[in-house]
Amino acid sequence: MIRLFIALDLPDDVKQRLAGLGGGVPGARWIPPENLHLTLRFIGEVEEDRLDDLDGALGRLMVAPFALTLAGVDRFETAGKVRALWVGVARSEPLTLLQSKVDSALVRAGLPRDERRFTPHVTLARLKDAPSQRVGRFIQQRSLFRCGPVPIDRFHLFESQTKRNGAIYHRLKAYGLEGVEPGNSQDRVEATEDGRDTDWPVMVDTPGSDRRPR
Ligand code: 3AM
Repeated sequence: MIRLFIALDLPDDVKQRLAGLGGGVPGARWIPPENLHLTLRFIGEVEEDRLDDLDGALGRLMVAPFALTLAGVDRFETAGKVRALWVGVARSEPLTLLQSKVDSALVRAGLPRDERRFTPHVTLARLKDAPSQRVGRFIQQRSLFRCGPVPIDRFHLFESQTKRNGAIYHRLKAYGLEGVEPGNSQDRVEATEDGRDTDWPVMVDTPGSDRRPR
């Protein structure tokens, strides 16, 4: 079995800016800059022999490149406890379109539809027993944070290997974004990190992190 998710990677300068927001919250485990990403769809555990189907469906997806703006900071709570701090995204129709096309592609490949509402975000930290006052202050002090426009011209299929103290992410495959050209709607658009077409697997290691699945 292999644990997968689909996400936007972010330019290095954006990751550095986001990482610079961290600090000042006891009980927070900050995501290392290289692991910051915007999840489009969590897939979860699948048999490895499903990869070709998923890859085929994702590679046929047609969405034009776009730019997004990261804006504001917020939290996720579970059972009254703050579990994560994240940077939000200014309303972006292209992002919503991409997310719904990714979801539909995965449904075509045999996965169940993701029924949860898409809340675009970049997780900055996982929290355990963080004092709510400090969390509130962190969010308030960064409420005017904006970063953009961030050019988005591809999305990635990631593998997540869960470890005792977090997860390690591997970028398995990149899919270049390209709009539909008239009369050419069946184009398959896909590229690896360095732009080559390849077969599985294309593994690009990213260093370990303290991430933990929700
Ligand atoms: O982008 P973020 O960090 O919010 O929380 C996990 C992370 O999202 C989420 O998938 C992303 C990559 O690990 N995730 C992990 N387990 C999940 C689950 N069971 C999950 N999302 C939904 N259901």
